[in-house]
Amino acid sequence: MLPCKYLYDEAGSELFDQICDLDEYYLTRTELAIMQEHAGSIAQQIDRDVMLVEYGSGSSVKTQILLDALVDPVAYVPVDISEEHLLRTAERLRSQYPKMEVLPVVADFTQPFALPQPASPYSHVALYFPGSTIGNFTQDQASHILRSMSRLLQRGSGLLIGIDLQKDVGAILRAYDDGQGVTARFSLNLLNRINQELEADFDLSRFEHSAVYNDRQHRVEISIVSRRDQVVTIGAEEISFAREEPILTEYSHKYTVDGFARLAEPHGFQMHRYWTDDAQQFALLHLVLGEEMQ
Ligand code: AVJ
Repeated sequence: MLPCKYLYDEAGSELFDQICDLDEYYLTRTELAIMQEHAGSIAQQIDRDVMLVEYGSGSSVKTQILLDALVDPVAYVPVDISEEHLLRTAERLRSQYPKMEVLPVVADFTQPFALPQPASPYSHVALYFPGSTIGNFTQDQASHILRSMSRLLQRGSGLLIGIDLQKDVGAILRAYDDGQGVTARFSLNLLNRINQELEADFDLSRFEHSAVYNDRQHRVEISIVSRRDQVVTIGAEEISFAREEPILTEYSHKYTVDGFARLAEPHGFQMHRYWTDDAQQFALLHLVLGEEMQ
């Protein structure tokens, strides 16, 4: 399986933004609605004078709702692998929130990294991990990320995390195989990227997008499937694909609130509160690092 971060080159990021606007893709607008409706109580849970760290500083819309609701945030630390995108966001937020320090960190949050030290004193750190990005990772990987989060944070620090909930399989699958074929283009763009960056000759019309729900693992399994027997050249290598052979590109895990709380608990996180929409499609969880088990 290819790490799904490779899906997000310039074209991939653009296509992902289009996915977020699709009728079928309920995740983004539902999370946004939860943020809008509960901004006040979310900010109250996080508390004043915070250093807010965000993993994967993707959609700045949600971040701004949070920043607007927080009382005197001291610093905002977006962590992202895409430097250009990160610095652009940082510049914009600096002019919008002149009293807050904006301290971007170029890093892969799945690897250890250090938090910057703001010039002004802050009372605690809160980590914001929206967008159900955690769903891309297997349980073992998610567990590993939660462990590294617990090491980065102090006792009493909170984690505000967005998770997509288990629901009707038909509705989930429509979100990952939309009528306009945007998700298919997003997925197949990975082959374009391999063509450009690794001198390969994938013919995109000979592959197709596939999204299947794995009931046991509660996840969508996204792959690119070969439409026929074929040979592709990548650099100096020839690779054969059989008809129907899949290249697994991405997982999207769906959780229950309790299931996620159980996954986080061994790393010292205790669930304090959560917010969800009326149809219980998506949830925003606030977990706080307790005294024990760090
Ligand atoms: C960015 C991981 C939240 O799993 O819903 C959307 C990625 N892939 N459509 C998701 C994605 C295909 C998305 N996340």
